[in-house]
Amino acid sequence: MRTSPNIIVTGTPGVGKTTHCEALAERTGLRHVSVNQVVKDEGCHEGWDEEYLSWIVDEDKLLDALEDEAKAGGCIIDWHACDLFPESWIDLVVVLRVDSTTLYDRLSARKYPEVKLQENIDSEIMEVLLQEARDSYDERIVIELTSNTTDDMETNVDRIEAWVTQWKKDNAP
Ligand code: DAT
Repeated sequence: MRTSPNIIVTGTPGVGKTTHCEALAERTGLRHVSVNQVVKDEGCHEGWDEEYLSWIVDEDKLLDALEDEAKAGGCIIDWHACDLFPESWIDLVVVLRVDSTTLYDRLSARKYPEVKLQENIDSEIMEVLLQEARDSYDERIVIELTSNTTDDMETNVDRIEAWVTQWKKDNAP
C-alpha cells in the first residue's frame, strides 16, 4: 500500500498544470512528475509531430517508465491526458479549467500556431479532459477546479494540500 497518494493534474495545455504541480510539490513534498519530460528523457515516443508540436507518445513505454514511481506513491502527475493510467495507481484526479479568453491569451503568448490554438480552445469549451477524467475514474475522485487567476491557484493548492494531509491520516499504516 502507498503511504503517499498519487494525484493527476490534468487539463488543456495552458490551463496551469505545471504551475499548480510545482507549487503543490513545494508545499506537500510530493514529486512533480512531468510526463512530457519523462516522454522526452526516456524516449517513450515514436517521434515528434511537426503539426501538433508534440511527441507521438508510446503509451506502453510510458507506463513502464512510470510504474515503479507510481507504485511507490507520492507522484503529482502532470499531463494533458489521463485515461492511460491504471485506476489502481490513482487517488485523486484534478481537472483544471480556464475561461477561453484567458486560455487564448496564454496560448498566444506561447506562440502556438493558429490551428493548434483553436483546437485547444475548442477542447476546453467542450470539456474534453473533464469528460475523459469522468469516463476513466470513479467520479468521487475527480475534482474540477478553476484556474483563471493567481488567487484561484492559491485556493486550489490550499485545497489539494488539505486533501493530501487528510489522505495521509486516513491511510496511515
Ligand atoms: P500547462 O502546464 O497546463 O500547459 P502552465 O502551468 O505552463 O500550463 O501555465 C501556462 C501559463 O499560464 C503560464 O505562463 C502561467 C500562467 N498561469 C497558469 N495558471 C494560472 C493561474 N491560475 N493564474 C494566472 N496565471 C496562470
